[in-house]
Amino acid sequence: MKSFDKIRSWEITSESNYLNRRQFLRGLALAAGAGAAAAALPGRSLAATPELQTVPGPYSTDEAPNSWEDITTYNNFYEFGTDKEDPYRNAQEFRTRPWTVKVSGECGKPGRYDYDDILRPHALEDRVYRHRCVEAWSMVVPWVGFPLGDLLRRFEPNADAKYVAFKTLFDPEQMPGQRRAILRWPYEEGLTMAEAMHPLTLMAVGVYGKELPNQNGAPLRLVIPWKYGFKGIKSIVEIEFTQSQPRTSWNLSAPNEYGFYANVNPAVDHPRWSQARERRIGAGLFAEKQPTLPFNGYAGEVAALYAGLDLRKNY
Ligand SMILES: Nc1nc2c(c(=O)[nH]1)N[C@H]1C(S)=C(S)[C@@H](COP(=O)(O)O)O[C@H]1N2
Ligand SMILES: [Mo]
Repeated sequence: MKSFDKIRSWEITSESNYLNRRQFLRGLALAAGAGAAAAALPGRSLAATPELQTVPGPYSTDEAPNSWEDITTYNNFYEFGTDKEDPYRNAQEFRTRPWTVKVSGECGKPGRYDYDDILRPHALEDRVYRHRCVEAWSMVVPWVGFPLGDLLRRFEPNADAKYVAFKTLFDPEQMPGQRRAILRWPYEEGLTMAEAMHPLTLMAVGVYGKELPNQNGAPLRLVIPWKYGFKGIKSIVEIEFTQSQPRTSWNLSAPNEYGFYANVNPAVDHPRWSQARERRIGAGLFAEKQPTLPFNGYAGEVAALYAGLDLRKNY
């Protein structure tokens, strides 16, 4: 796992580099007038991003959402590079239309579904969720999406569907990160059916009432707010209903560090750092880390899914 070790150390150092650079840019922006830092970004501005028709959804936190700039320039999307700024730099030309999702496995309606077929019957909801990365940083994100369960039901999963597996697009021409063996491509993730059908689990198509920026996983990405961020697979092209637990990219690359469940749990440390606290992006250089909550604060909604399961062993 040579390449892996290399990546993880970058990941950690890039966080602090980013903060310092960011703080420096903010200082400049303050000195030069608002917007100086934002103007330097190649990504689409909030104003220039196409609007979506949405309705208010349940479960939103009243914590202040992170800025558009934070959410769209501080990303993990290794297909576009491993530094936090790489996805917004390298994903701008990524083609998200036409987009087809292949549905297979233990269900009555397998097939190929176009992006518009996927969205058609669903009302798009605004849902402001906490987001907790396994690297111990967090944000608050105003997603737009619809319950994953409502989508999965349309494919008529049968009694043998115990899990659902997802894959990201594999296209090294468009995704420069896939030209190197950082992970085993394509990125794969999975959920139990109970997790997938839970009303908190969101198929996200937007943020801040706008279309999802490419770097955030356009055109379709999962959001499971009680789990570490890596479960929220981006740019999904395959959904498969399975009888057995699907393999997942991070578990394949470091099984002792990243489990299948990956529920946010301040009592179970990552082998290389504590998970007890988290750094809220945008809180400022001198802000203290805040405590991490069990299930990222969603225990009331989801703890019952894991009754009887030892979450120290099944992390
Ligand atoms: N395909 C794919 N999905 C991915 C990732 C990735 O590298 N590739 N990174 C994950 C991680 S570690 C996190 S924290 C979130 C980040 O989502 P955001 O950039 O929208 O905040 O996406 C997740 N989904
Ligand atoms: Mo993450």
